[in-house]
Amino acid sequence: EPAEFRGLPLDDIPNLLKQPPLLTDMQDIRDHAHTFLIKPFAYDPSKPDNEPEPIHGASVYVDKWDDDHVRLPCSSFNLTNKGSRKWSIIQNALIYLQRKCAENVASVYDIKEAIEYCNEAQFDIGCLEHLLDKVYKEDERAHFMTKVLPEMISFALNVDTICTEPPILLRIGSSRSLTFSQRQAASLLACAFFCLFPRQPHGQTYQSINFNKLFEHGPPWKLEKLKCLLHYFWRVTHNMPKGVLTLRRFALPNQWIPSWMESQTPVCSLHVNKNTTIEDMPGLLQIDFANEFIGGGVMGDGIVQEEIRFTICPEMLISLLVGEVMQTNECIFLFGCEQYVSYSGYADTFKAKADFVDNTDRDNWGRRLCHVVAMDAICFSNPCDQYIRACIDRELNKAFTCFRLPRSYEQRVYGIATGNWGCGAFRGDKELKAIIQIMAASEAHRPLAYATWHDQNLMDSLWTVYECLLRQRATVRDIYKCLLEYIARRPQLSLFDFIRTTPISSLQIKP
Ligand code: AR6
Repeated sequence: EPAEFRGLPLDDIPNLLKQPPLLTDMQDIRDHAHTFLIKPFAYDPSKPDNEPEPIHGASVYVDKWDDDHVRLPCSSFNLTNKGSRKWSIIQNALIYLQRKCAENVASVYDIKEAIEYCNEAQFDIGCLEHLLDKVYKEDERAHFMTKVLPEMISFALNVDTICTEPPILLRIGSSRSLTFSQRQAASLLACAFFCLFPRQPHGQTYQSINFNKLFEHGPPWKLEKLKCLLHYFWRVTHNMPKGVLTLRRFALPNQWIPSWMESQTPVCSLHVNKNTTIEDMPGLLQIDFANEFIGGGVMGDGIVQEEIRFTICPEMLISLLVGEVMQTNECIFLFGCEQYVSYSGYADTFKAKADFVDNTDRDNWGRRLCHVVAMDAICFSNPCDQYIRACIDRELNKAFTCFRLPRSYEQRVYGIATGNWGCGAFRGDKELKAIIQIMAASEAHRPLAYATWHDQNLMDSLWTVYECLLRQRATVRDIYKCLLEYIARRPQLSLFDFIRTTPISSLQIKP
């Protein structure tokens, strides 16, 4: 029996769930860069049905239409080309559809018509049509059309009373957080389903959250993605989750960038496994192998790690709406998102599997203790490009930006769950990226759990290299020198073999 893991057992890695963060009440937060769409709320596990209220009383909608806020469909500034209010058109179309649903006579064409009417444009919804008419059994279809869809319409129509103000945008260069309820997320996602979001300010630097591309004819796995998303709507219309979510953008200031050439930090502790996925390592900081445009191809054809994660945890999609394209020194954290469905396969074999009930504990703001960070690697069209110092520095700094613990967590360090970051769609070298991530985790003083994704060789060779570094009491600086010497010499060896066969004391590189 080959071993399932090497190094520190997963259970011995400090974990959020065993040592939940102590958070001050929302009231006490003096951080002006934190925007709440809900009133101060303290989660009481003995009253799990208590729900946070929207920030303004539910009958007040504070309209905003500027460069710093999401443009909501219900805004009075949302106008048609001819200058009339779009929201009344939307209301008419959706109320009409809702009535048809109630009378049990709505078809997928009525959905198409409503979406087209709201947008004054033609839409291809071949994939949705196929799912509802050909894949769903008759009772599933009927349930969706008569129970789920009318509720989704209500969520969309009530976006003004559920959200009560437009979410703030997490813009380039800002370190800022947005906290909102799962109900608010559901309402925004219902608007996205009906493709109601108008063009946002700075359209070039954001992705669209509207579902239109997902509805188009396409490869079979798109159907599976739609299944997952409709399942999410089934869940939240059936039984609305009562918790809280936070999206946090972080921009690492220049003066905090580590000087890798000088760092005397010792190597962090390590767990390497081959059959555990990142999402199955709860209580650690889980890495999303992201696109600089958060979510990547989730609203289109994409279906690798990031898209799968966002599909099974659809609340993460809100980040597309507020998260501007990430820069080298930036990342976006997603706190509290729930998983609603399980899956099998990967990429073109991806399949929606079954309902998934996420019982992860909540923190005292009511957020599930699920911490994910979007970490975008460089996409190498030519993999040779990665062995240059500028690229290595960029990846080290990006990983450090994501791994670095905020001050308030210093007393409760918890581990990082990662794997072959940047080494699938983005064509990076697994050995180089593993070393880079070990260096960044070490510099952040956090243990690392590494999933090799069913790769026995990588598990063994990573462990061997790591032991070799430990034996030599290597510091981050030593490893950095090793990398520089490797790219300078370009030996006919893999990076791991080079590290194993080159004693640190023999390195020639000078700062
Ligand atoms: N857990 C652990 N390891 C995994 C998992 C998982 N759940 N899923 C995949 N892997 P990839 P990238 C391993 O290609 O190269 C998206 O479109 C597996 O070995 O998703 O950084 C984004 O939006 C896989 O080959 O990440 C970006 O545009 C490897 O991780 C782009 O892809 C890399 O997964 C990012 O590409």
